[in-house]
Amino acid sequence: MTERPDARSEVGVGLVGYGFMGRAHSNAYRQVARFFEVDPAPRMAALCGRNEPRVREAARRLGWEGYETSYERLLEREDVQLIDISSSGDTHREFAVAALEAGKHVLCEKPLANTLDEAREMVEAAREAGTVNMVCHNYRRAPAVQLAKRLVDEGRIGEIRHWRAVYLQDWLLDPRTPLTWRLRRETGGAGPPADLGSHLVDLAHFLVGPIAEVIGTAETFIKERPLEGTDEMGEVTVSDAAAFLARFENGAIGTFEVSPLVPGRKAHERFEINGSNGSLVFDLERMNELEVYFEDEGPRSAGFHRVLVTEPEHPYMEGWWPPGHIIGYEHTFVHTVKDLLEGVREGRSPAPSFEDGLRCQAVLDAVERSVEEREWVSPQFYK
Ligand code: SOE
Repeated sequence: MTERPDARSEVGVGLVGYGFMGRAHSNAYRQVARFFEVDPAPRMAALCGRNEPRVREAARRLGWEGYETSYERLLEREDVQLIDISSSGDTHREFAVAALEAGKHVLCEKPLANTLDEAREMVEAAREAGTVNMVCHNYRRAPAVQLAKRLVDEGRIGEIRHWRAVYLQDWLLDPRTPLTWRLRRETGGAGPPADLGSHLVDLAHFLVGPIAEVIGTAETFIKERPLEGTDEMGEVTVSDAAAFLARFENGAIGTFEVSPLVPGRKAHERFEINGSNGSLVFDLERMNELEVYFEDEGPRSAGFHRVLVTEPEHPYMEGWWPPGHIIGYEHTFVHTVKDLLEGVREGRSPAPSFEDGLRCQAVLDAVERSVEEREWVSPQFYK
């Protein structure tokens, strides 16, 4: 027998869920070792879901070796060392805690949990387990966002004063769009403000620093929606849009606005950072670009300009195509898995870890409390 040319070790992955995120994560596990020298490489051992015919078909389509219809059975498998939780928010705590107690590494979709208490419990379980844990906040791993981080860390835009971020979509604009799990408190936690807001809070923590206090307002514009597959109406039990102000520990101030009810906005996740010497702008709909402005270029040439983040010198880009060739949404998940696998090799939890996820959750919780109390509120990481 000839020796396998690829001598990399492997980590067996068990993925829970095969909706939008399950598909995005499956694609990432399929691609990562083909473009990056990861060691261990992922082995797509099993996809897990309750409905046998559906999970079997999804496993075949998404490239998994097999499937499990019981989560307990998945955790018993010794050839599965990494559990990926891409199921709805109400399952995160239970699945993550069980996986950690079984000694597995865990990647969990964002937001980490549906409530702050759940997130705290998950962090405690992660500490006890000592295995690798990570929250999937894929936008951190867009090359342009990583470039923004480098420029901030190098002090290129000076002292940060302003953060301005929106995440606007239109997928819930139509009142006939059914009452999905995201719009019910018991399944979707805090709803769209947490779903979309968690991305912005994670980016703000990454690029600016910890948020010290917030004050927000929120609304449920569409109060009832059809129950899936029926003509009956059901109550929307979360806010469907929110806006809030923040003060950062480092003295910067910020604004955040999230809504899936904005006509014409599809994936309008945009942030702008203004420092004492410059500004940086990212827009997910143009994710291969970073707009930059540097005051010290002087009046002859200073002005906003667009950096096309497609060169081998740019974060992650050496793995992909020759210079100048753009990448897309799915690549941010490949980068997440690449960094996760590095973490597994080195026995360390890559950021955002569950601890970072808890910090994000605490800010979302503070926003909700501030909406109720109509005053500034500080995030409470621990009780
Ligand atoms: C829906 O708002 C959604 O699919 C979010 O759940 C994702 O996190 C976001 O990246 C795209 O929009």
